Amino acid sequence: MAQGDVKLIGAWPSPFVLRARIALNVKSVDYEFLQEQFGAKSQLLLESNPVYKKIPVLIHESKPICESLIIVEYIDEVWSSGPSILPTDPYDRAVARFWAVYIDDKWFPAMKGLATAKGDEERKALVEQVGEGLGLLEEAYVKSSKGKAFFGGDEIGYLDIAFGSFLGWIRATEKMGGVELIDEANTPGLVKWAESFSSNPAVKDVLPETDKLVEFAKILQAKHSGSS
Ligand SMILES: N[C@@H](CCC(=O)N[C@@H](CS)C(=O)NCC(=O)O)C(=O)O
Repeated sequence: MAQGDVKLIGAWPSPFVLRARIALNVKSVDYEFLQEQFGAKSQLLLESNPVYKKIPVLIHESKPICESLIIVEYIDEVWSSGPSILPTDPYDRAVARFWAVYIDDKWFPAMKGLATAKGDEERKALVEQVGEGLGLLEEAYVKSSKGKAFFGGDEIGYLDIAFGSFLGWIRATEKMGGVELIDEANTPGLVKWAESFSSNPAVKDVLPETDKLVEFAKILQAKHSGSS
């Protein structure tokens, strides 16, 4: 398939970068992965995303596209010959976008806060918030999957990518904190979904290993406590 020149500025541990990598894999698009060095921003990144200066940035035929969810939609529109990522039905599409925004605006900040929570009380409150969010996502999964493997039905879709990009970090958080976030008791649908997602051909080679993420998180925490 003619795909032009495709580059992705990113880094392996980033869940947002992972979204773009999975979407490119779904569409079988080859790309050059330009990894940023931790703690430094390349000139290319600063020039390509001058507003947020964040990864991922997709560069397609020298044109930069920023923000992971926008990148996933762009990939879906440009490489339309592969399986569709966004649902074709407008209502289903709106629902998938709603939950993707919920994940980024409400659920992820609580999840991120867990890594740096000070004291048992703050930690407990955040675990509760993350759990409540997962409960809502369990309900959304049951509704939108209609008994199939993915939020998107038989195939990985937009919400699978938006949420699944955090699966590695969910597992790493469970391992480091001795908590169960996705479990049979509270989120049986998501347990099944997580298995299907992580073994999918578009995902399995790019989903970071839990132990590698745990190691990376420890380095981050050491830097964080050293600088505060
Ligand atoms: N809303 C952005 C979030 C991207 C983001 O937070 N990227 C992180 C890496 S996981 C980053 O570049 N952080 C560097 C910084 O904040 O300066 C997206 O969806 O692309």
